[in-house]
Amino acid sequence: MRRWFTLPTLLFALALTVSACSTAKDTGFPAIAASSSTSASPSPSVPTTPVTAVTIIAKSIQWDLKQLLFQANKKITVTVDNQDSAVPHNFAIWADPTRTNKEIYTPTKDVTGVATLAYQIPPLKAGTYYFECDIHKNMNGTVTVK
Ligand SMILES: [Cu+2]
Repeated sequence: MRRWFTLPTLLFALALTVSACSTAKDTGFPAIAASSSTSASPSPSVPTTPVTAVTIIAKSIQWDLKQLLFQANKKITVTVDNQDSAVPHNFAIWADPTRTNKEIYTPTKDVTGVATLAYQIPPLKAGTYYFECDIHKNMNGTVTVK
């Protein structure tokens, strides 16, 4: 008898799967960050009713208000509540942020904290103006008169 061996040839197919590069490259993308600064932090209140008197707080060399809304052709009282100890502030109104035009309202004196001072603003014509502390130019905002 003759044995017939069937030797199953086991082919070890060495599949060199170069699947290691399966990690998607995200680096080419522009960062569409979902967490882009939601600037709704302490959103300064936007006035809707023109007033003849307002109190604005100066704290840490910043105003608490960036927008003021005054009644036109009326005397306005702006009370500066200066909470910065030993720091002088004042309240000035200019025609526009360039400050190259005439100063609409020039403060006659400063208020050194901690203290308050009421500035009497003569009647203003309707329009848009710019206010600032003349000592700290970064303390500024918009005055709308109507
Ligand atoms: Cu100031």
